[in-house]
Amino acid sequence: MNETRITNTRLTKDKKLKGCVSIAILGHVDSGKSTTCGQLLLNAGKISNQTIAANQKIGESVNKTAFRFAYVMDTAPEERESGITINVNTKEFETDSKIVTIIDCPGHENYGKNAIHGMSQADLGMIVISAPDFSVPGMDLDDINAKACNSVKHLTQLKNHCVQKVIVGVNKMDDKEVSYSETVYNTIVENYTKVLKFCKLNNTANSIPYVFVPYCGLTQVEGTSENISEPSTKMPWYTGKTLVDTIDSMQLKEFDAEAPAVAKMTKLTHPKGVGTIITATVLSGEFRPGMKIIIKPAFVETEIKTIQSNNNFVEVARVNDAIGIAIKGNIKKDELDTDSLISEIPRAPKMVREITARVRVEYRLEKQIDRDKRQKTGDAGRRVNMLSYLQKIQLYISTTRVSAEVTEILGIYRVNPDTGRVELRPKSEVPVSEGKRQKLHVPQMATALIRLTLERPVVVSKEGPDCITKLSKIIINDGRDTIALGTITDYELAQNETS
Ligand SMILES: Nc1nc2c(ncn2[C@@H]2O[C@H](COP(=O)(O)OP(=O)(O)OP(=O)(O)O)[C@@H](O)[C@H]2O)c(=O)[nH]1
Ligand SMILES: [Mg+2]
Repeated sequence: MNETRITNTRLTKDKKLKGCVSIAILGHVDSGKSTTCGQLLLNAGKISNQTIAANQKIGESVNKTAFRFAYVMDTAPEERESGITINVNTKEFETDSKIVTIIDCPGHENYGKNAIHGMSQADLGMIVISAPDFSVPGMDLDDINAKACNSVKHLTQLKNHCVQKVIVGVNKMDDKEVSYSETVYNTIVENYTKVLKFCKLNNTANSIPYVFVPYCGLTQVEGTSENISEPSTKMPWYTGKTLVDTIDSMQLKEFDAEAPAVAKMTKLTHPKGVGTIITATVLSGEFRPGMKIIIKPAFVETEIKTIQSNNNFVEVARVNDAIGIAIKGNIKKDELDTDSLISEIPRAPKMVREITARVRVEYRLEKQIDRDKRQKTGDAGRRVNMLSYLQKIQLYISTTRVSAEVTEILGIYRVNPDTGRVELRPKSEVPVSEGKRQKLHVPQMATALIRLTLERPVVVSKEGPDCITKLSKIIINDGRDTIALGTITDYELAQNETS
């Protein structure tokens, strides 16, 4: 792996070769993600002040003028009326050395599935936090989660979507509880670093590095921005980079370039006179014209005629590129579903019906709603995460969502005190839950080897040779909450799949 090489490059309109990078903008609802995107686009000259003025007018009719920058990304009427992002919206701008695709994700819990779609296409993650939420000294993890649980959830999930670096954007530095103060900023950094550590982001080797940047997407008094592309005179104590320079300076590693070429279909279209075009995002490897491909779960085989990316014909498409593939022959719309994966022949990943995975059950932080309930009822107990035998869960593999059942707990990993090595302990040592319904279970913060039976066959990959990392990582959800993360170690093929 090459630390300094940016794998994807493109010629800009004025014929400069620039690296391409995609950033998922994430964080709790209302932290200012869409506003930040709008401001980045204005600063880069991608939109004009007239657009903002027009948005201001639209905002007046629904009493939402503070959303004039957010409206650049939030274009659906229901988003504009509610002031809440629902869909994932992407836009492009340029820095000195990069073509940046910003992927604005929703922060609201109801649209968590869309946020997963956004982060799955990103090289970098930017978690936008609202500075006043974290300005009280000595907040513990529960306090932080109570304020911004979706930001913690996004950070937890980001790791399994193979994001390489994280920017923590400390937005709303103008808020009256913060007033651009260095001392308050240091408190915010100290508080939020606890979340980063909790999510195992450490700024050490083998961890995802992170960097904090203080800024304002839209100051509420002057209506300006601070430290987006120009250093802020309001924060002379800050000697780091602006937000734009931080993005510009990010170096990425090559990711899964040698793995089999796999792309996730987003749409199937039939433009007049062109035949069938599949729009997709590349998950691994490299796609080239002439390549023989198979599309699963339909098992349709064909060949790539041409590949387009950003309205240009390209000779190669790489990880996270959004592409349009023209194929030989015709595929009808109802032949493929939107979960389809396009893979190179003969290294295509397999359809499976059962997986074995090494999973870690995450520690459950307390949400405000849980906290309120506990205080109201005087109930001292707090909820914990666990994975039980025969538990029904929702599984995410990249953006594919499938229901599954825990059909076996094969063992729990423990450190052997004699050797210091991690060992898979036998099934007889798996704990049994207390109470009426005694079941084998994996307690929180434990790592176990489990077997999951899937409700329907899906395409996955497993650790080892030819691994497609993004298809080997799983996120386990229980209702709306992420309770465990894991990696597929083995599987049983689906009936119609060949070994
Ligand atoms: N004081 C202050 N308010 C800001 C700043 N940036 C954004 N806001 C306000 O925060 C509110 C939410 O902004 P959005 O950009 O819609 O937030 P979001 O994170 O995209 O929200 P969702 O996508 O719905 O999760 C709006 O009222 C913005 O005007 C800032 O720098 N300072
Ligand atoms: Mg938004």
